[in-house]
Amino acid sequence: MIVNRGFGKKRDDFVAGDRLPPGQYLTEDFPVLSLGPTPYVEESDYRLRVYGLVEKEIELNWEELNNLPQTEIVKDIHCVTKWSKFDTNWKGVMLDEIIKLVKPDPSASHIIAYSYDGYSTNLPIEDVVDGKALVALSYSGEEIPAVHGGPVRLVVPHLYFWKSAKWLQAIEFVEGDRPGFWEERGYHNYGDPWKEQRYDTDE
Ligand SMILES: Nc1nc2c(c(=O)[nH]1)N[C@H]1C(S)=C(S)[C@@H](COP(=O)(O)O)O[C@H]1N2
Ligand SMILES: [Mo]
Repeated sequence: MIVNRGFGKKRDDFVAGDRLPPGQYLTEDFPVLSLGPTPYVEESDYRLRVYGLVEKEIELNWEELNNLPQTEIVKDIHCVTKWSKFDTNWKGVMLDEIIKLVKPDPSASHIIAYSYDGYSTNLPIEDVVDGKALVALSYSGEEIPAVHGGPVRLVVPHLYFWKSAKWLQAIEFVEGDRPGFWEERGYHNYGDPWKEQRYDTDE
């Protein structure tokens, strides 16, 4: 007798296939996870400061960000609280474009992303180049809802979603690592969902 194991499964499990990292479940919703109240930043007041170990420090306003080359990505996202959402659509400026403008010093090894709500998170530079990190200006073709980090958030889909700083305010290039908000409070320093690097006790 031929048994096709696919038929007995719930549709979500079937569709998820090997796109779902270990320990994650698929959701169609878009949960909101914020430390505190949403900071409402008007596009006209928005500034992104890029500084630290760079040849040229810059500050970009909303219009200047929109005038840089735009890239659209469709990526699965994975939150450490175990939900994953497939095919999220973001458009904005790849961090590669910003790197071209500031020219980081060869000594810089990490970036620290800082947010308008006081949040911060650290990322190795190799994880934010070559199309791996987007300074997102829109979600699903619309302005990013404020609760999801609008007007501007970082999206680094290959790592757990806490690395994707909402309400992005500044990016600092630093030499050596410097844990951010959650990394100081027991989350894993790197956060690879495929290796289940949830907490600092995980390898
Ligand atoms: N500025 C800021 N960015 C943040 C957070 C936050 O509290 N403040 N929460 C992080 C966490 S833990 C997650 S899972 C995602 C949640 O993004 P969402 O609310 O759009 O789902 O944002 C991350 N970025
Ligand atoms: Mo999270």
